[in-house]
Amino acid sequence: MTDGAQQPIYLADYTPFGWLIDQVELTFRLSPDATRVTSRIRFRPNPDAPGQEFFLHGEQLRLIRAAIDGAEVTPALSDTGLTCAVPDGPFTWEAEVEIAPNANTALEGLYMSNGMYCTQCEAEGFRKITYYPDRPDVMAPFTVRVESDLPVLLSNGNPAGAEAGWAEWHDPWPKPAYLFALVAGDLVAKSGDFTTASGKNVKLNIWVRPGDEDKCDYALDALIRSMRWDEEVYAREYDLDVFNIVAVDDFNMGAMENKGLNIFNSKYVLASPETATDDDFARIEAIIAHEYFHNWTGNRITCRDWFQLCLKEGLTVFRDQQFSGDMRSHAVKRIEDVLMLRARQFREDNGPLAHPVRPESYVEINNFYTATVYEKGAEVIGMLKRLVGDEGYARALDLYFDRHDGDAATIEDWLKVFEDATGRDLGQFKRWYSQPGSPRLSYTDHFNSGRYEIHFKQENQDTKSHPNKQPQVIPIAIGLLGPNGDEVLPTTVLEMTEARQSFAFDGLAARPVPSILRGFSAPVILDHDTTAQERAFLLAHDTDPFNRWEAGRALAKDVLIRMVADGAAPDATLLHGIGRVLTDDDLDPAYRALVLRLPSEDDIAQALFDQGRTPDPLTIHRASGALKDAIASHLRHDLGAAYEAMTCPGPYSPEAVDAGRRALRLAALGLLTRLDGGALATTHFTDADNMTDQQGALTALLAVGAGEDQAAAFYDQWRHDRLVLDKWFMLRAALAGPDNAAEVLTTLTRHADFDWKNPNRFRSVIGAYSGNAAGFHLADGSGYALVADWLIRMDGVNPQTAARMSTAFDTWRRYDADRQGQMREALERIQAHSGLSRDMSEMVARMLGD
Ligand code: B3K
Ligand code: ZN
Repeated sequence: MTDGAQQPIYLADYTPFGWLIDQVELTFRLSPDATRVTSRIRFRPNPDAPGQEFFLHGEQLRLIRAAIDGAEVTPALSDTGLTCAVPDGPFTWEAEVEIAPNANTALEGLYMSNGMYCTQCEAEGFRKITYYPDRPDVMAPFTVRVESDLPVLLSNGNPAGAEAGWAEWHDPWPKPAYLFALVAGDLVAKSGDFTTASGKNVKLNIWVRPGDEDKCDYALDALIRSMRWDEEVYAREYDLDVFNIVAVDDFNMGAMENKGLNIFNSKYVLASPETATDDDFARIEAIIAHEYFHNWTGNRITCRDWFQLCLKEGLTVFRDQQFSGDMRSHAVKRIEDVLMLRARQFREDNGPLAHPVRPESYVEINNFYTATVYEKGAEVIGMLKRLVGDEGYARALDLYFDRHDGDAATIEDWLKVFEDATGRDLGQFKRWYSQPGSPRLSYTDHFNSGRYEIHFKQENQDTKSHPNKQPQVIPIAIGLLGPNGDEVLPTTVLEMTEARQSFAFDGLAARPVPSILRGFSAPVILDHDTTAQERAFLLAHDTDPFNRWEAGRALAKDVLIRMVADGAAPDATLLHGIGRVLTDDDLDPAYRALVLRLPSEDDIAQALFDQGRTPDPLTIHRASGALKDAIASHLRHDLGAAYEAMTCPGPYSPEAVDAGRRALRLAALGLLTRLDGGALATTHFTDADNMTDQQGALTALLAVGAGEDQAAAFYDQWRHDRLVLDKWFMLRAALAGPDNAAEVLTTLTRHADFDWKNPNRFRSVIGAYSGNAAGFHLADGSGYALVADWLIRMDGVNPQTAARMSTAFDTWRRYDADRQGQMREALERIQAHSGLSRDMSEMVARMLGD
């Protein structure tokens, strides 16, 4: 591991590269320990950036030879690349390098997984393959020749010839190096066809290891639906003859949108009813769509530099959210997205890792593939759409594709198309891209003689890195309900632009109940002391499904906080309110299941901290258990009825309707198991004929400290299926109770199947454990010490995966002095480790800094 350069890179320092590239030709002679890569690249001076020294990125490469226009040259080499004297005009650069994919444990560049060669180049992995200007604004068409005895040899673009021992690929679309991909292996394809709107036939292949081909149907179907949707909704057609997806077991993240050759973590491709849960199916659908949608938002139009990452990620997340909503239920999807946003992005935005949606500096760009860039980036687009309306949005997107196809673009370009298409000035709106932190929105209201006034206040807390924050544009979707629950003002979008701003509604017969921030119209923290009665009223009557759910959620949060802080008893208003929703057969079961789900223990810790209190994770854990017990006893009868009613006739289908019924049934089972000690869940486990039910029953049992026999049976049944075994590890680590959580973790990490260098397995154990609030925050600090040990160990082989999981410690300032000390000590111990990666050093420094 190298210490790497720790110097930050700044957005303000952007300069274009001094050359343009007309053509790239690469040849790979594959060998595990000594792969030879030869490159032939036609450069010509960039008239917009004359006079630069010729520098090519390159890391961990052994240069065999280099030549310019056929004449050998001897470049000056450093740890990060090479410089070389070059001619004034156009020239052809040639180089041959040697790399060792087998030794590449970081899984960035060209590496191996179970005998298969595969690449991951975003953000800066191409420089580990050959010398190149590895930056997104340098775009070129690529021709690639792969030589190997392996049967399947793939790269980007269209096939351009193949015989035994080699294959050639040509990608006509200019692309940055981060979209380069190569795969070679003993693979089989599940294939399909797609005819584009203009009548072009596209061959679709999902490549997997032999034996997995029967688990690709859903992914293939999701791909076809994504392709059709992008044509219908965004008028975007696919632009190559083939679209290949490859599933790989060792992968640092979910998937990668390489042009024409998406590479996926096998977890997000392979699914059968027996091995994948309903949630897995939904995630596969969303990720297949996300990567496919990148073909236009990311690949055809890419980012000028990595600071613009949200340009492709925020937009593509927004698009995949729209798609999933169209495929399933918009209301349920919105709630799930907001749950995730609050759990991950709000936590990030309100702690030491806060950064703007468009960051201004970084040391290691891989540390900025964050919830803020992705999920808040998507929220910003949702706000834009709300502000300019559906038609304005459609016009702006058409203009974006028209104007910027083939470009490496910026957020300024993006906002300009909205300004030009709609005539709006987005100067103030742009602050969403530059000011970190979740704004706090509060209000007071008055009713007098038929006039309802509401006075909003927004606070954008200053931080050291971002002092003097200015008011943001906040679209507040509001509705008003009359005293009988009838809607007296349908959803209306108020545009807040000032720090304080008032709005009035006239002609009302009685004081209304406001429903504010409908559909979660802006990523803000709504701060208002709403009474339990008012929340219960909204939970019963709000016509906006998001806010109806939100009312129940907020009520549960208030109740839990009072239970934790004052030892209060569970509140009857909440129990009745949940009961009404549970038994309302007009409501979608998936939606009802979400209403039964309580705020997470981490949410409560954050809420207490926000109120100036010191959260104790164990007290929160107990209170959360007590509230679940109270809901279970109070609603015993209705839960039993829901459990009986929510069976799914017919064979398993992953479609939303059946998945929703199973979700409600399992939510009921989880609560009922708290009452019966596990009798029903034991039967459910035995009868289960699909993974959703099997995992759901095991979860219910483990959550109450039972289920040892079922856990053992689950392990025996699935020990040879790596993805299902990940679930077993995950459940054990996530559900270990605080009494023995550290011991459980230690046992899991000593398990013969704890193949820790596999990122999925590592995340299933260490990631799940650090998300188990009561198990991680043990009073003696042993949870922190164990996780820190594993992060240090993982950092030595795979910095990206280790650094990403270090965020377990980002909440350290929330807790009592002892825990703060222990968490800080764990971070300092990581920091002091010699040879720490650049990725991890930056993360730890940010967490320890302010
Ligand atoms: N663009 C990739 C993420 C790359 C992460 C690099 N550390 C997947 C995606 O967002 O679609
Ligand atoms: Zn993406």
